[in-house]
Amino acid sequence: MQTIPGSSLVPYTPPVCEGTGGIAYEFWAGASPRAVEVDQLPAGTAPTSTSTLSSFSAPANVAENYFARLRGYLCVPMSGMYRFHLSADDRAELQLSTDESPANKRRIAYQRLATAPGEYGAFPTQQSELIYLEAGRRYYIEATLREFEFRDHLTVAWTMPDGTMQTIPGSSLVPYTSGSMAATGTGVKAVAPEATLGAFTASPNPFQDKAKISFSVATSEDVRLEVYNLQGKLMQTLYTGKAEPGKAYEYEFDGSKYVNGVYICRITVGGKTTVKRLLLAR
Ligand SMILES: [Ca+2]
Repeated sequence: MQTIPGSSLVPYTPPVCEGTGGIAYEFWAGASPRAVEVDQLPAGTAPTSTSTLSSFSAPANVAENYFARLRGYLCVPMSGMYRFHLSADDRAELQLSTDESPANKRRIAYQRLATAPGEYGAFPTQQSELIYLEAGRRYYIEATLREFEFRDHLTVAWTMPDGTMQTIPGSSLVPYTSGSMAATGTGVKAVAPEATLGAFTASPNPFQDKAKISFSVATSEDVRLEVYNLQGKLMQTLYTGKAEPGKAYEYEFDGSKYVNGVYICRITVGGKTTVKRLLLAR
């Protein structure tokens, strides 16, 4: 019997969710005349074309008689209540997951008749209920469109907790990729250090004003060392550049101008990211 030793524990680290600037767009030309509902989108066949959009707004007036799908992950800039707004021509549906798994998506808004671009108030179903979303977590989001003829468009906007209403910007979106995202889980799992990263420590932690961040690498790699707040905002870049094995690198995070709370120290070594939670407590 013993006190559980540190060697058997990994500190909890909240996930860091950061938009990478876009959402995946898939386009299926030549929809079957029998497939008139958005849930008849031919997901089992390869799209005619795919691309990445820089905000949650599909290209308008591109073709007749087609299906399109916009898929990605939402990273909200602040925790709070969000309302989503859909505007599309002709039929469209918006689904949001309770986490980053597409399996947990549910419909939050839809329309069966076209509206003008940017018209969000024609049907009550174009708006979602208020939904609580947490900064730092990643939510799967998907919009589907069935265009019949003439005009076609689709845009998703949100009203943020501070009242701002805007088309969801790329800075809050990560394009959908199958598999790789799911591997990171829903957030309670700590990100395991990669083999290329050697030591990675912060002391003191909790800290009062300044914390020393030290790391070493096992192989020669490009390294980026940054500190974010819990809303995903970059606070300081401590180091970017090459790191060589056999050397100890030490940098100081100066939190003297910041409010008490949790900050996320991220180190990216050779493209692999590991995070550490820093607690500023004066
Ligand atoms: Ca149309």
